Amino acid sequence: MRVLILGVDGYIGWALAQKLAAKGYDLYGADNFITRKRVREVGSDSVLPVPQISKRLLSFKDHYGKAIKFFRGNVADPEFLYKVFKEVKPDAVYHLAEQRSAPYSMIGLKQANETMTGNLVSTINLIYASKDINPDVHIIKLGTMGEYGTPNIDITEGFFDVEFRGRKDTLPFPRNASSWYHWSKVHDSNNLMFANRLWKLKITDVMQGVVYGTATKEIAHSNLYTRFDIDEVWGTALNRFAAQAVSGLPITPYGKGDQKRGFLSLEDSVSCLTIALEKPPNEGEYRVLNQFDQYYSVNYLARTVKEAYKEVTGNDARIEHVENPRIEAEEHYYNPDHDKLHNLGYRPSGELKGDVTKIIEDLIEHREKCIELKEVVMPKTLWRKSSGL
Ligand code: USQ
Repeated sequence: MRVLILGVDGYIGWALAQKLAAKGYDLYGADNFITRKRVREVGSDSVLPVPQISKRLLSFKDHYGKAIKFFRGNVADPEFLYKVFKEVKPDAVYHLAEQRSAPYSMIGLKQANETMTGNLVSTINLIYASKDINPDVHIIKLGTMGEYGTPNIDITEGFFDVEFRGRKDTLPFPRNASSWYHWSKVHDSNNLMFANRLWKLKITDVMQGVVYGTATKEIAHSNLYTRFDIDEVWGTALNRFAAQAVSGLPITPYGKGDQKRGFLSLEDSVSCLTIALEKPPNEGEYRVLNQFDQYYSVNYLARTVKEAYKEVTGNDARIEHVENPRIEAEEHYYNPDHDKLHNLGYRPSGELKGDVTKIIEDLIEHREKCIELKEVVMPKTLWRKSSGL
């Protein structure tokens, strides 16, 4: 089976490639290294060292005995994507090549535009390349649980049954995102749904929660590391909290800290994405999967990191609520469904405390790097101050 990973150089892409290589798939990858560039632009870097792609690909081939055929380019460039599609003729394609940071999208107009155009255009290109070159391809597209927002009702997986003024229908579950990044994913979902209606493309739209973790079981040594970001723009909640504890900075729940999100480990993320591949939707189906293990409040995560850090090091980490840089609900109801992946065979690989302990142990080996990045960890990107021209 020929599998193409768009965004193979990224946090999830690189770990996914290794999961699929271990299972013997023929792998093709594309990337334009824009995440590396944008991370450098905010003065940051991956805490785990990630070599240049040529070295990465060599280590990969040495370890798995099979190379990834790599294409350098931008998925938002239709000519590039058509060329890759014609050469690869993939049976399945993962689209992980979008701008993935909510804070980045909120820095200002330039970043908002980059997020909207890059993300939406790349998905439209993928839709057209699939229809024109390989209409049987299975598109697995990374969306986000943040598309739904935090409504005061249960969240279903993609669609819900509604009765209104005496009439019934099944409709897309309302989306109510809270950054330009999250809205770009909503617009992608709408476009994918419409593409499916137009041309019966086979699509899995993954509503993924926040991913945490330093490694997966395939990542056997440092040459195979995936990236790990901790700064205020590119780092995400739990990964940041662990790094904050390790570098002696306060752990920073934003505002009241009672905002809840679905979380899953990197190991589980790539397992779920593999399940999506191996248990595809029916021909012509548009399928939505809510992909997370459990939901937690940010406060609960902060406490768990504090406890785990104490157990590992004997030292105390400090929790310090900081003013919320975002505009979001800080206390709310949250109860999203996540049954479909379980029904397809997903079982979580670990539990939160053990996962957090492992992250802390791994980061202690890179404590110097965490300390070096201290200046870019505390939040600076304010939603209310997003700059214009
Ligand atoms: N948060 C804190 N303190 C921090 C960092 C974050 O309290 O130091 C809070 C945020 O205010 C937010 C929650 O933690 O309420 C999640 O923030 P995050 O930065 O971990 O994640 P988010 O910006 O939502 O985006 C991340 C990924 C994105 C993915 C999304 C899944 O960057 O690519 O789509 O998680 S979800 O959150 O379910 O939409």
